[in-house]
Amino acid sequence: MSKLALYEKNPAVRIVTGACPHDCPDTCSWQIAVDKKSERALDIWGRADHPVTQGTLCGKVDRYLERVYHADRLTHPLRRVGPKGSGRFERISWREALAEIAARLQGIINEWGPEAVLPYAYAGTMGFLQQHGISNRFFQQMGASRLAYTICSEAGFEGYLYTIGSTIGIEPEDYAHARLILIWGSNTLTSNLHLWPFIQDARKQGARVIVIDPARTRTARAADEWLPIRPGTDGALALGMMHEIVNADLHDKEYVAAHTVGFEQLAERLQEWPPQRAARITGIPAERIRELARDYAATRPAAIRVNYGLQRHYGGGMAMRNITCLPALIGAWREQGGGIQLSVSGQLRHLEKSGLERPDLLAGRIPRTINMNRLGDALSLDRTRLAASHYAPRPVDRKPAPDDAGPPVKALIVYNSNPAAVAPDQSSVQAGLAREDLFTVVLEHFQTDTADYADYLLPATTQAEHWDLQRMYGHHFLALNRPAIPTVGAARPNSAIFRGLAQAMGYTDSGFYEDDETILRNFIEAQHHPLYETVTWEALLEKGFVRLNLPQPYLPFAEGNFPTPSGKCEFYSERMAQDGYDPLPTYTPPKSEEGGTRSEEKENGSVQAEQDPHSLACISPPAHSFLNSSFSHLERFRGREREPLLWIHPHDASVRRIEEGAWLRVWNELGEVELTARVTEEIMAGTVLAPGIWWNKHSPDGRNVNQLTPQDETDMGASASFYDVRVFVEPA
Ligand SMILES: Nc1nc2c(c(=O)[nH]1)N[C@H]1C(S)=C(S)[C@@H](COP(=O)(O)OP(=O)(O)OC[C@H]3O[C@@H](n4cnc5c(=O)[nH]c(N)nc54)[C@H](O)[C@@H]3O)O[C@H]1N2
Ligand SMILES: Nc1nc2c(c(=O)[nH]1)N[C@H]1C(S)=C(S)[C@@H](COP(=O)(O)OP(=O)(O)OC[C@H]3O[C@@H](n4cnc5c(=O)[nH]c(N)nc54)[C@H](O)[C@@H]3O)O[C@H]1N2
Ligand code: SF4
Ligand SMILES: [Mo]
Repeated sequence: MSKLALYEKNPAVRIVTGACPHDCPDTCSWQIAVDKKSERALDIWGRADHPVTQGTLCGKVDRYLERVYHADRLTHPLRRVGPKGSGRFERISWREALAEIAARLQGIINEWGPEAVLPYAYAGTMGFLQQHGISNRFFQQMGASRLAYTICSEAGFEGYLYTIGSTIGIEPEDYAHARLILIWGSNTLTSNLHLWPFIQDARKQGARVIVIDPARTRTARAADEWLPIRPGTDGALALGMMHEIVNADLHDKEYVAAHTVGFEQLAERLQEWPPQRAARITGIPAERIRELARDYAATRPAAIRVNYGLQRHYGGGMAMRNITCLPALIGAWREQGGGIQLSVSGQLRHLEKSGLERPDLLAGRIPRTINMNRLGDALSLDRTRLAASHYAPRPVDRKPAPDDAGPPVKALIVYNSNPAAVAPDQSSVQAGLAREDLFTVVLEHFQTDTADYADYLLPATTQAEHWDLQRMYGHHFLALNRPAIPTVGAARPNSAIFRGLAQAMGYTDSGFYEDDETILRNFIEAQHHPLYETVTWEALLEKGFVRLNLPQPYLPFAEGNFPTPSGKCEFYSERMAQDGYDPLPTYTPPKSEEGGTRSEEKENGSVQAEQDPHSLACISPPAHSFLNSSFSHLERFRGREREPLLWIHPHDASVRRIEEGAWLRVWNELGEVELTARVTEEIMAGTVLAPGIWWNKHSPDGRNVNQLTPQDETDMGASASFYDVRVFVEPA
């Protein structure tokens, strides 16, 4: 019997519908069974009637209630007692916490101006309300520095946007119709589990599944073929494939003529990219590139699932652009199950968010924007580094001169993120957080590595305890999350904490006096675009999730209609030319291979790994049982991942006299970390892989792999280049 059927029969139990808040394409719909008398949650499961969740949660969120009720949950506001970073706190009341924080912030604003306050947040929750809803109101009223949310996906987004105009694409259900599926820079079985059943359906109908990845991930193991590729070289593979398709006359001439621009120029450019050249760069044999191109062009429908792994490199934007050209070139968009998906978040681009986030509270001010990937620089007192931390995503954008960089960051307010563990160039971030003169407030569920540096640590509620409207980015269902249980201890939703801070600051706008349910309802009722016609408060309350008003089957570009300036898929992009890029697909190599081009100042005489042939490329994608750094502190999940590992190929291991299980020292010009060797052919030679993201305090030497990752921006979107790294490895 299903859990729903079991609990439905029990009159002592209430069933509450909600949705997973995590940063994951699946945005699962869940139900929680609550004991009516004790108000305690008893069980959680995925909704069987949700077309994508299909009754299962992943192995992490299946145990969400352990997270909710964990003994380590923060339950009361805390004030620092020990030295900065010691993680020692005393319990105080909310009234004291809010008043003291407001007074400190006001003092900083009086002395340095509001831009001295920097919010730092990412995707601990992706709900409209608890992610940025009320915090945006608060920081805009204040006039604080703004943060560019670049840590994950911006490079790929930009490359995709230049080419097809919006981050929209095939829906997961339609992968079942494909007959060839390229899983490109994505570990579906780990990071996008609910796509897999549709891929399996396709295989039952004879589809072939090929995984393009430097690592033989669990997805690659389960697929028909693993195609190992050197990190950061996907742009060259796409060029080599396009060369073969065009030169063998396999492109879809009608589709290309009707719905694309720049084919002539593209064809000319492709002459520079014979598969042999792509082979030298990618490590994939030329013959295999030719076959892959021919199969891709000849198999209908052909689907690509591309994801973020391949764009965490300097050339990530251009790589995504090149890949995004492929479906239009072969006319794959014509059929159900043909095309590509990176994200479908572009379906939310017509949302009217001004009532929710209230940009009007800025009252004409335009505060500076800091790039979150350069947190280390932003927290530095060196004005040149502060200037470098400004957000300038395109070649035509300029960073300010050091004297124009604005005030030093004097207050940092962190919510929905754990930068001490997840941000690049960790030692810079830690040095900043350790500054005695930096006032830091952290809103959290747990005492993370970042929380250790807080002056005030405020307990936030989990998704089981608060309202939200859950955005999606891998499918087309928005979901309402209702609180299932009372708050744990004195925890409060982010929304309530920011309202409390606003009130303590003396902000009087009525936006700081509304309750969560009303805010959400007003937000939903403010939507007038036809895409959201189905998204009503009533429908959400009744069902819990709603599909956007999109036709089924959904073939966004079967007849062109690309939301680009030309209305076509842009092989040639005028907008790219204006923004300072090559307007045609080209190859942008990893920065770590150019040698000596890093902007880091940490050259301190040490060996430059990027110039040394004995160094190895290093990538650090998610461990299966963690979600970024979330869950990695809970015993159950840590146990599943054993210890911080480094996958290394037997050849690279033997030349370094490294044996399975050996203790390793891994370092480069930025820092060093100790990891345990996993000697395996599941990673290609020349590359090592450190599954992430471990908390520093649970790592043997108190540091994680982000000691080795740079603050450098990618070619597009000023994104993070977490996988554009070279390291040295030796037995410790
Ligand atoms: N279980 C779990 N699920 C998650 C997350 C998690 O931490 N854990 N994180 C969530 C978040 S925030 C995100 S952004 C997504 C991330 O999930 P994905 O978008 O799938 O991205 P990554 O896991 O970074 O990388 C995917 C694969 O790309 C490979 N890769 C690395 N460099 C390259 C390259 O240059 N070329 C190619 N072809 N492949 C490369 C990696 O080896 C990895 O197997 O997953 C989400 N889901
Ligand atoms: N080396 C390396 N580094 C990486 C990556 C990588 O692949 N390799 N991946 C990068 C990527 S793709 C991403 S997206 C980032 C992710 O970086 P983050 O978004 O910082 O993700 P998490 O580490 O999961 O931290 C989220 C925190 O938010 C807290 N939280 C959850 N819900 C709430 C809430 O309602 N209120 C409050 N106040 N807190 C809440 C959680 O307890 C958790 O500590 O990391 C990046 N860092
Ligand atoms: S993390 Fe992803 S797969 Fe797991 S429950 Fe949440 S949305 Fe579903
Ligand atoms: Mo991410």
